[in-house]
Amino acid sequence: MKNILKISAFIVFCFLFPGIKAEDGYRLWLRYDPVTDPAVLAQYTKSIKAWIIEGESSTLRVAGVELQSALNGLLGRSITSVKAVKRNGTIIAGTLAGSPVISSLKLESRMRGLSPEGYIILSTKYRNKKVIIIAANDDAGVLYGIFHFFRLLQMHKPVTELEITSSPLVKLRLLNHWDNLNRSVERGYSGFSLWNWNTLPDSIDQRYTDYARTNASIGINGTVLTNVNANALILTGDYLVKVAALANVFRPYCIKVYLTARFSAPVEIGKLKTADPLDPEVIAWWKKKADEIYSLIPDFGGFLVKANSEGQPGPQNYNRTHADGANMLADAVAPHGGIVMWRAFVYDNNVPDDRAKQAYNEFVPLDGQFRKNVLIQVKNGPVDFQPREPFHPLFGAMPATALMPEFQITQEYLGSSVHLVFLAPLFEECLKADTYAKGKGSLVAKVIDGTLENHTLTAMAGVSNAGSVRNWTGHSFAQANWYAFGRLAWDPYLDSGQIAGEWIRMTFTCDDEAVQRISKIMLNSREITVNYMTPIGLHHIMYAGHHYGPGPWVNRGRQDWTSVYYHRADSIGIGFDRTSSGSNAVSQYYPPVRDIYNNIQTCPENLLLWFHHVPWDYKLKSGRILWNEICYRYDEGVKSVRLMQNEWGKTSNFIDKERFEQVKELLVRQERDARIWRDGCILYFQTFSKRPLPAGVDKPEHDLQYYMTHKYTDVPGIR
Ligand code: GCW
Repeated sequence: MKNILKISAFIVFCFLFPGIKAEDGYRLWLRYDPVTDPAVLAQYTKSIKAWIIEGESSTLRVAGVELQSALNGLLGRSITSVKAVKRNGTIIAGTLAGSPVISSLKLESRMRGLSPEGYIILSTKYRNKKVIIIAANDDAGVLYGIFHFFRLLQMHKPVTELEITSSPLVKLRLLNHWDNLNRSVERGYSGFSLWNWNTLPDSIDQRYTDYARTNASIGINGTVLTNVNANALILTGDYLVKVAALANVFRPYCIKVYLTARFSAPVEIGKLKTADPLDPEVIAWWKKKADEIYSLIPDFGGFLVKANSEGQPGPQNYNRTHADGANMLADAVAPHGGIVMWRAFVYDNNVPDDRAKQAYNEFVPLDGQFRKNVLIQVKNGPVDFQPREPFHPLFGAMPATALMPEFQITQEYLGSSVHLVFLAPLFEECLKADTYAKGKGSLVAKVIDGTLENHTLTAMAGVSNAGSVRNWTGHSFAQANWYAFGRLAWDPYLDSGQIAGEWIRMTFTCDDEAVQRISKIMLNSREITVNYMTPIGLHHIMYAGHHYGPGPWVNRGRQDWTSVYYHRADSIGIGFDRTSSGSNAVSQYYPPVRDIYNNIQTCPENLLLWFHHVPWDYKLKSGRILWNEICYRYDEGVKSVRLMQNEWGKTSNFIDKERFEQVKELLVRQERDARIWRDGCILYFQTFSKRPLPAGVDKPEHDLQYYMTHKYTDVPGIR
């Protein structure tokens, strides 16, 4: 009886909401479900009748497969591929060189400005027929143009008067997977690694193709398959054939594979006595290794290296510099067109006076010493992917070196796959920060796209959040962070609001009211999280080990891994004094940024405790004293999660049941764990401030001891 009731309820539901189908999230933002708005559908039906892709290549072939399935899906009927333009409404895609139709249209002047991988989408006429042209100088551009066109359709945008030009502003747009060979994923919260090393190379999971399609749809053109805490085994012949099998799947989608290189590999798998980068045998070993890799994977991208950081081996083990190490590897891959991405996330074995200064101190003196095919990969902030950090002072400080940013898409410090946190505003905040390296307007984005210092080798990396769970990222909204990274890597000047709007329309619904509601949730979510985790510039106060919950009391182990090192709370106040009278980290920024940060009056309040040790009774702009403001922000953070729950509740008519319920349930857990952050941190800091909770702030449910010993049992990634 119960089942019959359930089934009838489902039938009624489908009848009421015919467009809303069961959805497990696997298709991400490439859903291609029929357009349900009758007016939009009528317009598309009129404007799109047939398609041609002119030219022959594996990329154009997969573009055709995608075009066919997207058009059939979105328009709800079969749109056939044709050999010649015979009717209005034909889509013609191809390159200037490979498509007779496109080359006959005299588009050269329009296309001259396109960089490689760029495209135009144009409504025009060909032999008196109305056509839509998707044209590029290379096959990759055709593929990206086609995906752009789908984005328009998925967003229900008009496709009649198209005149779109787009080129990527960053050359290499890469995901970094922190995936281990046993399929565990460091800081991964979405199941196991996508790469099944046991069954490769013979078994090719459909996921590999869908991963490549998805990345191509947002312009990602490279993937580092392995963890930066590297295992040398990946460089052995047995594994390289597996890597080659993945490269073969990704190639048509214009995605190159890269690997992490363990610096001690010549010793570990090469049986040499040393990995000294200046040793002739070591140099020869890496050259031979590179030759072997390129014989299997001719378009191999190159190496990513974490050296002399958190116990990883590196050139400093042999009294050599980062430049010596990077250049040796760069010389090995250079004859094949490969590159080396050398990470600046370093710290040595001695605890520094301020860890935030370390990368700058080690790398700035090396500016100008790196080979042309080396990029220095710099985290967005100077400490470690915190909910809020100032931009990394290395941006703008190494003019003779190609720098690339590393963002973290996986939410190591932002609630793993449990909390709804849209990261585009965090990425955007860094990209749009003004370094003043060459005066006003020297944005981080300009360092990255090469325009500030005329660099042609440019790149951007994001630490992936994709794994083996059915919907790839765990939280449905975590998909948006993957999407946002790709879009910003294509164009670092994009606005978070635009990105959110695109993603919501493609992923959930085109209903304007629902889009606005969801957009509001997304755009506020990062600030909300900062409030209940690390307000006013607090940082690195998370639980040791898993980094999910609060741990401001963590005081054991290596000092610069503890929380007390960073918050420095005492009876007078709280915060890390990085001013000229403290650690002087401010001096690593150009004026006037350094002066603004140095002065407690001008330092942005959202970074106040990053740069200053501030008395508990210091008055903030709100009129509240610091202690009250801290409590208020924590409390507001929690209350805002409740507002998010409320808003989400109002979208139920527009979202399929599966994803609606999943998000709803996760928001319950987010609110619960936000309270743990709030109460744990307030109670702990109160032991220093010795002040009462201000009026209006909810009282903690338990005592401090409870929070200090709290164990999480339902959070991915915590064992
Ligand atoms: O944030 C820290 C993480 C480590 C990570 C390291 C890094 C891959 O906690 O898990 O190691 O950063 O970026 O190298």
